[in-house]
Amino acid sequence: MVSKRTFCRICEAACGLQAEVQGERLISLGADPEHPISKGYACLRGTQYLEVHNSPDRLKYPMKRTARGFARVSWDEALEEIGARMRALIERFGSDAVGMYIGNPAAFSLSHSLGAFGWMRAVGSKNLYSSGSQDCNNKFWVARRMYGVPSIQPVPDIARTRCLIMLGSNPAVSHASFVHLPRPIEQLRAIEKRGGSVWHLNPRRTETAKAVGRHLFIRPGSDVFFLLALLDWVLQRGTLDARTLRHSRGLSQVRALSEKWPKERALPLTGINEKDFEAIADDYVERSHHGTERPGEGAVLYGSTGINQGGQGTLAYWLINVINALSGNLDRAGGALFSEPLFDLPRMMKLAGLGMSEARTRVGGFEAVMDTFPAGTLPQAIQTPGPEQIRAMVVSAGNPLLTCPDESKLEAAMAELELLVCIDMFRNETGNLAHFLLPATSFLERADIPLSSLGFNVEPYLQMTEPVVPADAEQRDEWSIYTALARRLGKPMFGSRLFGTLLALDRLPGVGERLSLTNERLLELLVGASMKTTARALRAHPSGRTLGDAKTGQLPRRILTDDGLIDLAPQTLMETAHDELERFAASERALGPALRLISKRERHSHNSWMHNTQRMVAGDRHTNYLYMTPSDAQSRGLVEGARVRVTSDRGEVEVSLKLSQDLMPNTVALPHGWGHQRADGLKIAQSTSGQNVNRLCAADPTALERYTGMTRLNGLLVQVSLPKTS
Ligand SMILES: Nc1nc2c(c(=O)[nH]1)N[C@H]1C(S)=C(S)[C@@H](COP(=O)(O)OP(=O)(O)OC[C@H]3O[C@@H](n4cnc5c(=O)[nH]c(N)nc54)[C@H](O)[C@@H]3O)O[C@H]1N2
Ligand SMILES: Nc1nc2c(c(=O)[nH]1)N[C@H]1C(S)=C(S)[C@@H](COP(=O)(O)OP(=O)(O)OC[C@H]3O[C@@H](n4cnc5c(=O)[nH]c(N)nc54)[C@H](O)[C@@H]3O)O[C@H]1N2
Ligand code: SF4
Ligand SMILES: [Mo]
Repeated sequence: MVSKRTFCRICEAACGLQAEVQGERLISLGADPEHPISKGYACLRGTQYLEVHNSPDRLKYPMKRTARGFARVSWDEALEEIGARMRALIERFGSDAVGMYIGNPAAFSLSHSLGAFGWMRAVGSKNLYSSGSQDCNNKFWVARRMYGVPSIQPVPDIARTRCLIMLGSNPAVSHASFVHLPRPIEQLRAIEKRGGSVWHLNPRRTETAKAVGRHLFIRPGSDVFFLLALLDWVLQRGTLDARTLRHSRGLSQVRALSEKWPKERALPLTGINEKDFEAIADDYVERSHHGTERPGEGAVLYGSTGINQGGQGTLAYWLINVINALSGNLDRAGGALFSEPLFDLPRMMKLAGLGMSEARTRVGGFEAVMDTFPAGTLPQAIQTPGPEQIRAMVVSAGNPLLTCPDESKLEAAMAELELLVCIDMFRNETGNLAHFLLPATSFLERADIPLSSLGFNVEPYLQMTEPVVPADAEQRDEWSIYTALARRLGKPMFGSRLFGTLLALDRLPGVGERLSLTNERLLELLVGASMKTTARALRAHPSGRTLGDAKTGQLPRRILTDDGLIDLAPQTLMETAHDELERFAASERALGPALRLISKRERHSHNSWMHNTQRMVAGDRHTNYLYMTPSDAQSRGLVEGARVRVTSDRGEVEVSLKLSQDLMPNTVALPHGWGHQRADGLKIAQSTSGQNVNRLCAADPTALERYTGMTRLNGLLVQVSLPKTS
């Protein structure tokens, strides 16, 4: 038995793992006690990955749909036919006929992400979709407008802050997003231990809120009004930060908007009372840096998917950034820092034009965000006739049918595709519609660096892992799949001849494998190019190593706007925000105490793909439940355990009810990622009985968030009743 160090690539915590391997077989998987950041911590999902990796349902060979079901084909046959069919479609209809959707796990492999962009550039199609419009595209949109590129994302300095205000996140379960936080509770408790405070604004008293800090209920979707009240408070009472003002523009427009939303007007929309608001606002302002950096100070606002997936994620995230900056907490200890990643990813992306697309969707006219379009427009992009209509798609590491809005509508559209190729470890619900299934390696079969935490840790560290075991059959890493597909299309990756030449070197006589630009070689090159370390040095520290300290004082160097100033008042927002807020406020007031649905992540679930191991779905975990307060249930004549019907203007689902004292009145919660009954490629998941909450969400341009087309997954209006008796 050999023990090997690696790290988890399920969520952004990137916890160190220790694998026991016998021959080429993985025997056990546990936390790595030597990892410099996670220090022996791993959650249930991380350790259960052993079962995912060893699952008998893994795709082992390329498969092709035939009249008698899926049949094994060789890689050559699959690539040849996919290439030929795509070439024919491109010739007839143009490059945009080929679309793509990349899902969440792609964000955990550097070569997968790069490869996906590179392949779509090779094709020359703008029809790239991703899970981003369900997750964080509002953050990318705001960063591009304020700081110059989507990937400049100031990170809360959890290790030093004196006041952390968390809106819409539950790191005890999720392990957080856009901030590297592998031991969440310990790291948040440390804030209190040094005399600081942690605040949670959330319509649910979360596992995190119960463990640390103070919690205030906030009405789903209303964060933007809380933030407006806080902005006004900061402008009235805080000393504005002179350095921020020197390096920014747009203050007068921010003021003009803020003046319209003093707390007297904004707070009634949030459900937060004035006394609580003043406590939190005073705390934030008192601990802020204002003019100069003083040790032991620093306050920071942080928002996550709870706000991203609401109806106003862009305005809310913009306000978070404006408030952190004006109060002097941007780029200061305990505030929001520019992380110092391996290499200056933002600058490299700007130079390469990555994430900077100006394209718009054909239906709905939404801007590309991080070069991707909103999934809520995908059904129409496939079904609406016209020059850019999508006729073929590659779906990699995603399960859009279960995770994007309106399953039935999307399924009907995807069923019309002339060609659907799914690259995955499994045949999931989306894969059932595929013409070709291409088997991907698991993360334990792939070399990597922790991409997910690269730009999100304030104290940089790096780890490089080899494949822990080789693939047991014909699974391939995505980079090699994309480069092979590009070759079959006769197009160079990234549309760049230089890349095409590099990738073709291995075909020179007598060179072969030695010069082939594999996933491993690509990683080595990138690590080397960072000038901070080398692949060899990293391999000497199999559990990873830290690479320096958190940095402050990086303004204005890190700002990449054309004039080098932070744009506090991006024009597109300023032109519309006044009206948008008035409209939204009026509709919220009219709706009053209507029942609203929010999302809820669970420890034993990871989006749609961790339900295929026994332990994750044992006992009462075999389904998702609707959570409701006892008084909301009572007023509807509903009791614990009852089957209930949840209806929105788009659809309905039937699930069992659980009563919970942890929710705000008039709020219900239903976990996502369920609805596997037809998934015969996932034997264990198929036997579960949960329902897909996204049947209640709209994939309709008019229902998407105005600026980015984010899907509205939180704050949905629903009704809950007993099922119809038949
Ligand atoms: N209602 C509601 N809906 C939501 C959310 C919510 O909070 N509420 N959250 C949203 C969020 S934040 C996200 S990120 C999306 C996720 O949405 P998606 O990314 O579309 O879906 P996942 O369920 O993460 O599916 C991941 C797929 O990748 C496969 N996979 C795993 N590892 C690999 C790999 O290394 N390579 C390849 N090729 N495949 C792999 C898995 O088998 C699985 O089929 O869901 C969104 N949907
Ligand atoms: N166990 C587990 N961990 C995961 C995942 C998973 O599926 N399962 N998914 C991973 C992924 S892809 C991501 S992106 C991250 C996300 O990580 P987080 O952003 O931390 O996600 P959640 O835990 O869903 O926290 C969102 C919170 O927002 C609250 N909320 C809902 N609506 C509102 C609102 O209108 N306003 C406010 N203020 N709060 C609101 C919800 O009650 C919930 O507690 O988690 C990752 N980690
Ligand atoms: S917290 Fe995330 S990275 Fe850590 S073990 Fe769990 S799933 Fe893996
Ligand atoms: Mo996500």
